[in-house]
Amino acid sequence: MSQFITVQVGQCGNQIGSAFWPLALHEYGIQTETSGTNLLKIQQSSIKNINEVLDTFHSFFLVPDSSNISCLKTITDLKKAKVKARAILIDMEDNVIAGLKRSSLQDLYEETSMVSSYPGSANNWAIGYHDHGTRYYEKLENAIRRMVEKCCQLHGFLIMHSVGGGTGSGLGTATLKLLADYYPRIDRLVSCIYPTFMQDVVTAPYNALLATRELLEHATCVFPADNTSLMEICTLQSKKRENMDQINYNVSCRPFHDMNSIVVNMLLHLTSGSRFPGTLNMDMNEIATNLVAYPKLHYIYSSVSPIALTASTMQGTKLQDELFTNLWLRSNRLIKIDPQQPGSVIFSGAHIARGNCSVTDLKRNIKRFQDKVNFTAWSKEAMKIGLCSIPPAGHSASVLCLLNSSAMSSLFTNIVEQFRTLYRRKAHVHHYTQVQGFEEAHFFDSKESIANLITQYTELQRQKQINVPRLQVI
Ligand SMILES: Nc1nc2c(ncn2[C@@H]2O[C@H](COP(=O)(O)OP(=O)(O)OP(=O)(O)O)[C@@H](O)[C@H]2O)c(=O)[nH]1
Ligand SMILES: [Mg+2]
Repeated sequence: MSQFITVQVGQCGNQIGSAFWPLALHEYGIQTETSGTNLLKIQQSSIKNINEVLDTFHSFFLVPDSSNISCLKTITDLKKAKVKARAILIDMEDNVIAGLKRSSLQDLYEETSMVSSYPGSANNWAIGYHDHGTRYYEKLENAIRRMVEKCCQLHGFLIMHSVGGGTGSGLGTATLKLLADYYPRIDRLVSCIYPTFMQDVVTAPYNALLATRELLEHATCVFPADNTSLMEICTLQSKKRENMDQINYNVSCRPFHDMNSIVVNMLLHLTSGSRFPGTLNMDMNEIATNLVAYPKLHYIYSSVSPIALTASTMQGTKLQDELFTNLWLRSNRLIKIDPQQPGSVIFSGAHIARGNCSVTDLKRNIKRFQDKVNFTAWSKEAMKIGLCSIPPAGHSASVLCLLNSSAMSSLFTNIVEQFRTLYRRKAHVHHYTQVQGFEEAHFFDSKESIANLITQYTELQRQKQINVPRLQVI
């Protein structure tokens, strides 16, 4: 059984974290007030008896006396049993973390695992990385070490942050480097949020460029999502729900809440094979080996199905296929790239199903997928599969598709273009160059590093397809 430590950095990272913990508890049948929104109230945990999965509770949670786990039903029980989240909370503004300290889950977080300050990194990667990265290095190292020492089978760090602001992008990537230096053998799995095309932070193109370069250097795998896609998914879901007359739901009321829940569900799905039983479980330690064909090509596309409530009615073979068909639609992608676009190729992929799905269902549908997308000559017939028997709360089945695709180069091209637009007139550059430790050359180096990656994608895409049959993995 693997254990994970979440490392939540900046406003976005901590807001994703605050959506993560209630949903993680919810998977184990533990109700929380924060998960008691209309949407979640009607979702039932598929685990009727926590004893079924007793051991796996330790993956995300620290329990001083394990014999208590089977009695956990509510937040009060968690408090009595002194259950703590394996979480590190970092922000250079104190309002989000202060909010978590006042929330109903306040006792879940260890005081010694919180590193916060005032007044933030001013939407400036250089302040986050160099200024705060240096000043808080020891504090961060201590907080992380203390948490690591409480793990007996630490598999990975789940880093959550955005790349648009200063703290998540700058201090987030400085923390990532710290993890790589101190714990090189522990996976660093990053969930990062890219901003919308309509930037809500003017300096986001600089921050995204500088952070991306660090993510390429130090992450094991990056699972990017972008706010444009997340927002579109939420809008579509809200329309569907209004049509179904289920809930008077207004996406504009709480946009980040729902966008973050989509990311959290993806992360819970991703780690499900390491936490729950299954006939063909895909452990997290298999992800990097199977999906990362070349060291820096570790940005992984993800899509999930179902997105929301629709699966509760999906059962039987035909609907099982529908679940997969939806999985490959634009509307279910967490990032705006298209692995099915002409010319792009897939280097590696995985389909992980949870709940009511058989190996035959998976194989039949993967064959459908393989027939409609392009692979390289060496990846055509290989697709990693995982089957976890416990579905997410409220659903009978769900599927996650992970692809390492050359289409990801469009994200990098966009990052470089956005950077060039702002940098052409050297706008806002002085804010960065006046930070001790930052040099203007850092912009060029980062741009070069990303440009090289784009070239690598293009070259792999150009490689002629030769139809050499290979043994199937399964
Ligand atoms: N999906 C999502 N995006 C968010 C959330 N909060 C902020 N963002 C986006 O993240 C970017 C800004 O990053 P923040 O996380 O607010 O900034 P920070 O890391 O706290 O850095 P500073 O405030 O500059 O110190 C913008 O593109 C926001 O739209 C959130 O909860 N969810
Ligand atoms: Mg902030």
